[in-house]
Amino acid sequence: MGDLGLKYGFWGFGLGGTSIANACANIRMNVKNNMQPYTALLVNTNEVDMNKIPHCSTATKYILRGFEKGAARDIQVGEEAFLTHKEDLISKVQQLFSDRDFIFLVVGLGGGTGTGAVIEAARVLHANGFKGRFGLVLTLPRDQEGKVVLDNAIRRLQLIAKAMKGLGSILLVDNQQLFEDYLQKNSKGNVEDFLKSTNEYIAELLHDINMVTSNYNPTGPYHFDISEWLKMLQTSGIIMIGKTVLYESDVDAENQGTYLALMKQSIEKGVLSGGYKLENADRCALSLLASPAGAKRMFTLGMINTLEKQMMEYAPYANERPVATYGDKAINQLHIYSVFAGLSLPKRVLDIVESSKKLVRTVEATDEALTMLQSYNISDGSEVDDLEALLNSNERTEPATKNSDDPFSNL
Ligand SMILES: Nc1nc2c(ncn2[C@@H]2O[C@H](COP(=O)(O)OP(=O)(O)OP(=O)(O)O)[C@@H](O)[C@H]2O)c(=O)[nH]1
Ligand SMILES: [Mg+2]
Repeated sequence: MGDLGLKYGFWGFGLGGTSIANACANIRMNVKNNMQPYTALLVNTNEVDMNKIPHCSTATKYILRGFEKGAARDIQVGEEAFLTHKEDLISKVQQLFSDRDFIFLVVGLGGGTGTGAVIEAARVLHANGFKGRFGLVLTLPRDQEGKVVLDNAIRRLQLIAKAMKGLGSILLVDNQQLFEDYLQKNSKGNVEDFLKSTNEYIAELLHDINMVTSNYNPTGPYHFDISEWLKMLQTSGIIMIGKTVLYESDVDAENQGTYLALMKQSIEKGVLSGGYKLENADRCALSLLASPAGAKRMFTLGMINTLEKQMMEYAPYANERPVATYGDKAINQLHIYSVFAGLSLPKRVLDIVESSKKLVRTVEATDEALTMLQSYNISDGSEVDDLEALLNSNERTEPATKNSDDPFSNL
C-alpha cells in the first residue's frame, strides 16, 4: 500500500461501466513511479462502443466475441455473453489484478451487457481470490431512459439487495441527480458531455479519498488511514460520499454558521447519490483538509467538537465516527470529505420503481384493478416496508416450480 494509497483495480462492463472504469485508469499522479496508479479491465459485447473508449495504457479491452452486436438491453444475453467467456475472464482477472488491494466492479444499471454480467462477475471475484476485496460501482438510470432500462435496473437491484451481505460496499451513481445538477450549470451541454464529466468526477473522487488517507499530514490525534478506508470499502451495504470545498477565509471556527450548514448539505445530498437514512450507517468518517496555516487556525477543539456531535447525530449506531484533520502545503481551501458505509438503498430506488409503474400502459380498468389487487402488499405504509414489498414481489413473480397445470400451484 504505502504512500500511494490503495491500489485499485476497475472491472467495467458495458458502455457505462467501461467508460467509468477507463476514466479511473486514466488518473495520473505527479510522481516518478506509479504515475498511473490504477488498472482497468474493460469488457463489452459491442465492438463499436468499445472502440469509442479512448486508449489508456493501464486499461485492457476485452470483447465478448460472438456477441459483438451488443446485448440490446437484454439482461439474459448479457449474462450469457459473460458465461461464454467466463474461464477466459477469470484468467484475465488473475493476470491483471493480482497486485491490486481492492477491485471495483463497475456497471451502468439498465442495459443488457453490464446489468446481465454484474452478478456473475461478482461471483467470479468472490471465488477467485478477491473475496472481501471487491465492491460495486453502479449507476442508476434517469427517469427519461424508459421502462426497459428502469426495469432492468430494478431487476438487478432486487437481486443485489438480497445478496448485499455477501458483497462489499456498493457506490451508487445517481444519473438523475447528477444530470439535474449538470443541467443547471450547462443547459446548452449534451448528454455525452454530461456522462464524460460524471465519469471523470467519479474517478477523481475515488482517487481523492485514496490520497487523503495516505498522502497528507494529520494534524490531530486521529488519522483516517488506508486500512480504515479499506475497511469502509469492505463494509457490505451502500457507501455514500459527501464533499464540500470552502474558502478558508470564509470559515470562522468559533462561528459554526460559517461551515456547519454547508457541510450538512454536502452530506445530505451526497456527491454521487443522496437521500440515505444515515442512521443506518455501520461506519462513518469525516476528513478535513486545509493549508498548514488554515489547519492551525481552524481545527480548534471547539470546531472538532461541533463536527463530532454532528456525526453522532447522523449515525448514532456507527462503530466509529472519526473526525480526522490534515494540513498540507499542496492545499489552499478547506476540503471536507464524509463517508458513510453500511447504508440501505436510497430513496432514488423507490422513485425508479414509481417511475417504472407510471410507464405501464393503463389497459382496461379491470386489468389494472386485477394487477393492483394481486401486487398490493398490505403494510403499515412506511418506506422500508415499501422496499420490502418490492423485494417480496420479486419472489412471487419467479416461475412456479410446481405443476403448472394446477391452477392453485401458485398460491
Ligand atoms: N455515469 C454514466 N452512466 C452511463 C454512461 N453510459 C451509460 N450510462 C448509464 O448506464 C446505463 C446502461 O447503459 P450501457 O452501459 O450503455 O448498457 P450496456 O451494459 O452496454 O448494455 P447493452 O448496450 O444493452 O448491451 C444507461 O442506461 C445509463 O444510465 C456513462 O458514461 N456514465
Ligand atoms: Mg452496450
